[in-house]
Amino acid sequence: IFDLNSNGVLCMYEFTECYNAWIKKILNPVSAIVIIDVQNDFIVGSLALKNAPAKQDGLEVVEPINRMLDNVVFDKVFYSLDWHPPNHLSFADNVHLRKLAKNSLIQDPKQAKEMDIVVFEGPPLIEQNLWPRHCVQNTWGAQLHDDLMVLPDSQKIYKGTNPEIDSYSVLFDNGKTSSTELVGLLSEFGITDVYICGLAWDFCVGFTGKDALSLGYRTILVEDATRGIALDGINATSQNLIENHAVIVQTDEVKEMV
Ligand code: VGL
Ligand code: ZN
Repeated sequence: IFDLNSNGVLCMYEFTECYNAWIKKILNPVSAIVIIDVQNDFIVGSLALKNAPAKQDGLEVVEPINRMLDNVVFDKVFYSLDWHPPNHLSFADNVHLRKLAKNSLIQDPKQAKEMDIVVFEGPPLIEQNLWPRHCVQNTWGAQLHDDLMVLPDSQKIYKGTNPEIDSYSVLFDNGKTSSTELVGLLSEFGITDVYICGLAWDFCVGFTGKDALSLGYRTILVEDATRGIALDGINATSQNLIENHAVIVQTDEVKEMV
């Protein structure tokens, strides 16, 4: 069914026609979009992406996301919120509240600062990036950005609520010790295709994509509706997703796929 053109290249137009005429009917995709952490703190607040190494602007995801929600009918729409208690272990100013593990590169809590990586005494014994205080439950910084379209039939997923473990992914915490309710919901609704977008590309979006792939979902990163923290991380994330057979598309391509 995949005809190559005279240059031996798969023709995207032919593929799209073929996909819509036949493949989609066979696959019968059931779609969910997960709009990840489009919260004030990542756009204008304490962890504003425009101040991060890649100097990207988190606000730039809002317009493409709204356009997509206007033009595409997803079967389910989810919004995730990073939702930390004040004593969360990811806040640099909370390092003194816990013991550092013997294998932590930083051993003196007074030396640990934002953007450093430490290991706290486990379990689990995992690396923890230290961040400025962000997305504290029930604060302005944790609210979804005012310009983001929030559909009435959508559902919010809160993560990072346990003070003792971080959760970049909207599906599992960083130690893979617990899952959010989204895991059950995707399965309950018979979702086949998980679209991801939002903030931040190299952390919460990337980890969510990896977990969605590991659960067997066709996973689609909407690239122009996603912004990140550091370019190296962004590139590594995209490469890793592609290696695990994710699909990377632009906002305007999504309507043809759903
Ligand atoms: C995130 C850093 C810390 C994210 C959350 O949403 O990508 N990044 N917490
Ligand atoms: Zn966080």
